[in-house]
Amino acid sequence: MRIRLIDPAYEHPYISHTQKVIKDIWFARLTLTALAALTPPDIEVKITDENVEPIDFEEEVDLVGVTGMVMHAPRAYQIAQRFRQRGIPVVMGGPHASSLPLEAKEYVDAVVIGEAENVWEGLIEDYKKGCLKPFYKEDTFCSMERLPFPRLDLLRKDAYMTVNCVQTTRGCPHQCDFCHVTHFFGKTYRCRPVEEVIEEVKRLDGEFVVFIDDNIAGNRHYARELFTQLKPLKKKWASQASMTLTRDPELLKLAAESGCVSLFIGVESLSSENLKEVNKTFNQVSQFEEAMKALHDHDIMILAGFIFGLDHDDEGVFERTLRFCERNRIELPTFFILTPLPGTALFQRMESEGRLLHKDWGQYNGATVVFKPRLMTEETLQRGFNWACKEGYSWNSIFKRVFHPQQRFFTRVVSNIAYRSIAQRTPEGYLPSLSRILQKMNDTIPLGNTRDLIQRVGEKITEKKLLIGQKAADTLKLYSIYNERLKTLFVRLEGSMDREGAKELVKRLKGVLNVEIQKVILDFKDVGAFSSEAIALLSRKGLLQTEEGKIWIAVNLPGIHD
Ligand code: B12
Ligand code: SF4
Repeated sequence: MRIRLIDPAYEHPYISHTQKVIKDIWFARLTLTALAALTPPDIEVKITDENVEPIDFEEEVDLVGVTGMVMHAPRAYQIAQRFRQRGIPVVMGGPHASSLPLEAKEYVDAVVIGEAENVWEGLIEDYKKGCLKPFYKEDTFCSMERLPFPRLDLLRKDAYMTVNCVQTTRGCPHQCDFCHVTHFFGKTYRCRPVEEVIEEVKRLDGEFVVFIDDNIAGNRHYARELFTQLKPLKKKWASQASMTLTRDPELLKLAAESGCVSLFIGVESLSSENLKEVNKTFNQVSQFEEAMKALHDHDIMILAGFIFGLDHDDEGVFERTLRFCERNRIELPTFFILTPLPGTALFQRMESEGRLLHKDWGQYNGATVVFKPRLMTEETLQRGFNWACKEGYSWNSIFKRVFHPQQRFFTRVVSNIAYRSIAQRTPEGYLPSLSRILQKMNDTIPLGNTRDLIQRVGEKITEKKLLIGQKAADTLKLYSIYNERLKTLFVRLEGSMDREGAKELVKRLKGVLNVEIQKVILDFKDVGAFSSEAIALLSRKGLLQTEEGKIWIAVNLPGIHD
């Protein structure tokens, strides 16, 4: 019996990779090599990764297996159709088919829902008996013990940067709303026995390994053991981890000592509101800069993932995020447009709110807007994303990010050049016109005199000065968000406000009202103390309206043009 396993190509004018890029930065997924390893030895099994070689549709095979993420679904269905026209049955598995098995079944003979480990051999037996079932699904997740080593020998090694890929764990202890991993592999974090992983790593040629885990440090105890046992092998490795690793100095040090040279970290957003909304509060915005520094201190190159289009993102997000990457010298920023993947909580929410633009899965690629953003239009999101991709890999930005008093300067530059060649193909974008204003309106203003401040208690400004020893915040923070649909700028103020702070606020608000921003709402709720001069100035300008000490919110900046 002969089985052909196929990884469909993703054909797209600027997202799909050229052979050169695949050779420079791409590594193979373990999907089909893992499946091939589960295939009984008396069966001839071969793999085609259509991204690096063409499919032979005339080949004499008995059974075809196709995989695919959501964006690969249309191509996977086309491939299935071609083989089925010749009477060759096709089985589909992977993230897309597992999320939408009924849809997939329309195009293939059998669908494997979830992991293949417990069902693949049975499926082959059914095929031999001529009674393939429409769906195969195991109720429990598979054991991680004694998993066969993936058949890396079936890949065209010369086509990729590396085929040295190993998986140590499945699942993730977290459950971010946009992520498919927990839905698919479970909230339980399953770990392979460390000695089996070490044995697999030992068998690989060369010194570089990619651990394709979603979160290599999801279980501290396991990660500690793994890193300790990796150390003597003197390999270099890359992987993905959640931000929590950066808050664990001992484990991070051990990771570096065991050969970790680069990590993909899902930073996602610089807004705590966004992180809260997508259930990712373990990412603490206030600790981001420290986290990046911790990785650099261990000479770990950072691939940081950011999502644009979350519900609290306005059109200032693109520039704000890019400047963060430059300030923190993030070697390889990767930007994605929020994509509601079927099977995720995000998808359910977007669908129930009627915000999905379509279900053309080929467009669900992380670089195309497929939903209605809350605070900007689809076009602003798309163009802003394009701008960030291109600008992020402009020479100017690369220059700001790669100079670092660490080693591996050469690797930083070479990988940036490879990423630049991808970014260059992105269509023209533009920096949204309000971006500069929004940066100015999201800032921290240092204050000159915080001694004579008057307290605010609840809705009232009391007559009382601060008590001796009582300290007022010595900054005024501006958190602004612009709603493009309502043409309204919301400015939340936090901290204290003395005369200098009030003057600076007035200065920044001047010229803000324009065709695009038709309304400004100032929120003083979180200003804990004012100086009487600040109150006088704001009242004169009509920004802070008080009635018996009660604070009103200023709308439309009545006095700002004076
Ligand atoms: C490595 C990886 C990558 C690499 C891929 C390199 C490459 N050559 O493609 C990189 C980092 C580049 C990448 C990029 C992206 N990725 Co990715 N990636 C992964 C990751 C971490 C590991 C894949 C892997 O090897 N898994 C191990 C194997 C053993 O598991 P498996 O693939 O699920 O296969 C098992 C079963 O599904 C089943 N099965 C699968 N196929 C088939 C087929 C048949 C016939 C059968 C019987 C069974 C079967 O059997 C296997 C054994 O049980 C997964 C997460 C994960 N843990 O799987 C995400 C994941 C696959 N990626 C994902 C996404 C979204 C992307 C991006 C689109 C990112 C984005 N947001 O824009 C890009 C697109 C890349 C592209 N152009 O193809 C999503 C897919 C979600 C979805 N529903 O589509 C995942 C699940 C991660 C997530 N956070 O949700 N990715
Ligand atoms: S931490 Fe990463 S892998 Fe885990 S659920 Fe969140 S996004 Fe997915």
